[in-house]
Amino acid sequence: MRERKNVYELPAGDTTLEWYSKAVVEMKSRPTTDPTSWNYQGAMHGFQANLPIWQGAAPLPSESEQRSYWNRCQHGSWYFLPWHRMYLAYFEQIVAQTIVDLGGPADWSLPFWNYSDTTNPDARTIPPAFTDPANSTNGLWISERNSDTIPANYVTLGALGVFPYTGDGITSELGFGGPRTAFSHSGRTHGRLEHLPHDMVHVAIGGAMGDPRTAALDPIFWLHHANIDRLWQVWLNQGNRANPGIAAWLNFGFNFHDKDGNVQMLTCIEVEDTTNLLSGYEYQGVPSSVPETGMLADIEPPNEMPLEVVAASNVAQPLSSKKTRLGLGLQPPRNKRMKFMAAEEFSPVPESTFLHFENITGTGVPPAYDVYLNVPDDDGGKEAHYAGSLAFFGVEEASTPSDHHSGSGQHYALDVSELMSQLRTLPNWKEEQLDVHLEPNSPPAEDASVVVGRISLYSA
Ligand SMILES: [Cu+2]
Repeated sequence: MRERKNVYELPAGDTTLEWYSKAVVEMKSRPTTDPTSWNYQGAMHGFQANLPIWQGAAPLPSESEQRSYWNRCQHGSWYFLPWHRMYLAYFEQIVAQTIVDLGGPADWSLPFWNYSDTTNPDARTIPPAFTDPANSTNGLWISERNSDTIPANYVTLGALGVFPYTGDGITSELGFGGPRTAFSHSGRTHGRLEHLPHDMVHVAIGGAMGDPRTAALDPIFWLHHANIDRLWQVWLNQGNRANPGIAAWLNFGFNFHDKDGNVQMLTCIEVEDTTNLLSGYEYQGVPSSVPETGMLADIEPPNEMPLEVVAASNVAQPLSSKKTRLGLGLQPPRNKRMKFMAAEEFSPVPESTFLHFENITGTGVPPAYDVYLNVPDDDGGKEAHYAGSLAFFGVEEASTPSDHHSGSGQHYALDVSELMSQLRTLPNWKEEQLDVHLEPNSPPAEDASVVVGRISLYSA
């Protein structure tokens, strides 16, 4: 059994990253047609021949091999977590074998990057071994990164508080693990953990990491995904949580190549218990046993109250490279005319309110955008109006029709329940209109653009 360790808590003299670097250099030297090569492993997540980083990857495997094994990553789907778990397990096996072949230790395991650790002041910075030395002798460094540090609001863990694994993806809670889909290489609606911190970390680092078609070429990708995989176990261990218990999820399988280059299939049910996956692994500090309360029967049914649209924009909104402001006309839900009254008239009934961004299409790799509601005209105290952020991770692919989807774009939702009740207490609260304000976190590249098809507010 392997232990996947916290990269920031590796003891002095530990050689985990040194060997990882050597293995990356070795895997990069293998031809792209070799399933254990760095390029092949990266292309399984995503590949597009005309992107600059893929220049020089030829000769490539046959078209039919590419169709079977490349561009397989599952996003906007309830398969997001199990697919990436399988992907990491075989990648770890391949790296570990490469290290053994290079004369290294037999027990190498993939470390995880816990950027959300508030007790560690360096937690949100890419570990130094990945950035120094900044040259190609360092297998862990690549030039295609925009930032080494993630903003604090992009690593928060609200997703852990979500109960259902899968929501309906449209009107209610999005679910921790993503909506029910078929095979979904670039699905519409990202689940709560996939959105934050997963997508936000990808886009904040940017460069290769900012696009699913290049992300897995950055060695930090694998530590990021080990952390997302760890958070899945952390979520389960809280109790009253369960993975989907139905065949459409449990028995769905994906193909990978093992350390010998042989094709292997794994199904979701086979990867639920990490101690049984290949040689087995556990995360440092995270027991792999789920408390009894994690049994399906103990789960309280989620709030069945249907959510109703109470505001919607009616025109597609291109996002500006500076600030985009728009007003949503508020309509109190039917039978709830009191709903959007000022605080003193408002009955403090607990409620859910979600701000949805639908049919998001775009080109290139746009930056993350921060969303604020009802910001005062002078921008004063803007932080108190922060609703969350959007990362358009994979937006270009999601905007392009393919075998697997219509190209209608992406769909994100922000839980603004708490913020809305605070906004009602402020002097600039307007009963008829909600002002939405979107601002890029960093200047967009020239070839990057985003259009939000519809913004709507759903409330129970
Ligand atoms: Cu990812």
